[in-house]
Amino acid sequence: MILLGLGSNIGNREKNILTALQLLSEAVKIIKVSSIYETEPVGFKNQPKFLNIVVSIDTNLSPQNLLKNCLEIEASMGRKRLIHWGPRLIDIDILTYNNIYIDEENLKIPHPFITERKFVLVPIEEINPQIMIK
Ligand code: PH2
Ligand code: MG
Ligand code: MG
Repeated sequence: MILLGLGSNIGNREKNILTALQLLSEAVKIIKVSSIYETEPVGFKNQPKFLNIVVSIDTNLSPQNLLKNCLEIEASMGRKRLIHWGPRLIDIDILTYNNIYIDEENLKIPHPFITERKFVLVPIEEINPQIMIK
């Protein structure tokens, strides 16, 4: 199972999430989409609340090419990287990629903070209660 986490806390957050989903669907097969959750910012606290969702997808893209696609969508939507863990128009993270373990400079799968972050654990639980992480 390939899971992506999406988050937005700038501008029209719902529209940003839906636009990202639409753009993702042009490159990968979207299988399940969680509800949209409004969540308190984690890490850098002094920023607006997020909307977060998790989607399960299917794709032939390798993890690196999937990452590239996610970053291109973020850039095409106008995301600027200013503060680490700071406000973002759209963030698309690869959370899991089947049972693959990757520890590369630019890509770590499973996502390193997956077990600590309620804003991904709750939607993961919604779309796939059986999943085992770690
Ligand atoms: N993303 C972060 C940092 N903090 N907090 C919430 N609630 N949702 C996020 O998606 C999020 C965050 C870094 O990517
Ligand atoms: Mg993130
Ligand atoms: Mg990211």
